[in-house]
Amino acid sequence: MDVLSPAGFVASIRTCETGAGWRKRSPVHHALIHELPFALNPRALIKTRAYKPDTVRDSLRMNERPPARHRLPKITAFAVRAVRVPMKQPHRTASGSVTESPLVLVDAITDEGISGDGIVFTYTASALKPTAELIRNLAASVEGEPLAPREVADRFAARFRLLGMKGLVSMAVAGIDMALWDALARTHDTSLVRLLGYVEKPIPAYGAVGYDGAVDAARCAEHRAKRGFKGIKVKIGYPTVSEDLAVVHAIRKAIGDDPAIMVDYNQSLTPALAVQRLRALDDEGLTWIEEPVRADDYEGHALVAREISTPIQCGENWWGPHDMRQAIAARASDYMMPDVMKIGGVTGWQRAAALAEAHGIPLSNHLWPELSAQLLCAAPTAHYLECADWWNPVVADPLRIEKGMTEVTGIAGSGVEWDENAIARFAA
Ligand code: SMN
Ligand code: MG
Repeated sequence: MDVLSPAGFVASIRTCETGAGWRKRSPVHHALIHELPFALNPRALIKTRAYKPDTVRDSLRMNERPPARHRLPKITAFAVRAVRVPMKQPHRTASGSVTESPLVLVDAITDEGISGDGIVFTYTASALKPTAELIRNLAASVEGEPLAPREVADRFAARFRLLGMKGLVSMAVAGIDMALWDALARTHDTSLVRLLGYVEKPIPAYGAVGYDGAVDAARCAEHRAKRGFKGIKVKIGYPTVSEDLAVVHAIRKAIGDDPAIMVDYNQSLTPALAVQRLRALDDEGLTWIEEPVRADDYEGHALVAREISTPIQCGENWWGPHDMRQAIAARASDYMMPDVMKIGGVTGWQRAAALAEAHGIPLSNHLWPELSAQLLCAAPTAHYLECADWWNPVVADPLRIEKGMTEVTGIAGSGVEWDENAIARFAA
């Protein structure tokens, strides 16, 4: 019988690929097509056939095409729009300020009429239109392809090996990847968490406070703590260590003993200065100290991490899981917080989450609150969610926080729906 004959396999597959063959073929032929990797092992074939889900078995019995959800949708088109979303107040850091959110909003549309969303944040308006243009160019090359985000991501990685997967190219690929994963979850009528094989769960959320001086920082921290956040992250890196300490003390006084305090230097110190300065903060009970030195200086961070007992937190500026691998190898950081765009979209984030799990590293996010809340549910070492509301004006149903914890039940896809009126208002 052709179960054991390679020539028979090929003939069966060819016949069935045409579609016309479906009705004529026996269940054994059908199983061969769907279990091809197992087909050379007849015992495995019998086993997999025995475990086929009822719906597939029923359709085989009736000699029909499998139900629609067993077919692979195709990517048919993309919509790519640039917006400039104003911020309530500038987000100041020791290394410069963000005064607005220039975003490229990416929609991937499938032949089943489902669309998935992705957000690319370009930090500066000068990069907005070039990034949108790049996304349009790259998107054209995946139109007509199956809705298989990891396949698409791997193909882009191969295509850009020579140019390098950093900067705008990497951001553009990540925006497409986010949109494809959202579309895939929506195709299966489920949330991204569930598509990834996990369930929704609450994650402790923290809010950020800018480089605004002790008085304003403490006022803002108090406001955030009253909203129930489990932690407050404040930007420091003032000219003197006593100013840094004054900000931390003012915030602790304003929010009480319970919420965590994290501080963020935004890469503003040299390694030698960081060791000296962070020693003065080491007894403040801080939950972490973020990016004390240049993000790409793994040895510098490793030196600081060795000398200081407060955990060091890095990751928002790593380009792809390979940067994270190098940071882990250098022991650059105790905690990690990849940015879903710079780390390579949902595909890159999952690889980063696997690295964190393998090395027992607590994992947090950077921005993208809705999508990151989903991804942290699917991260075995999930730690804290950074909750920024900067993009809320264009998001119809922003992430809900209940008593300081994320609330992601009842969400379709990655949880981002556009507010079309706002998009029209902020169009760039
Ligand atoms: C940050 C976020 C966005 C822009 C600049 C800086 C920040 C963070 O470092 O940790 O959220
Ligand atoms: Mg930071």
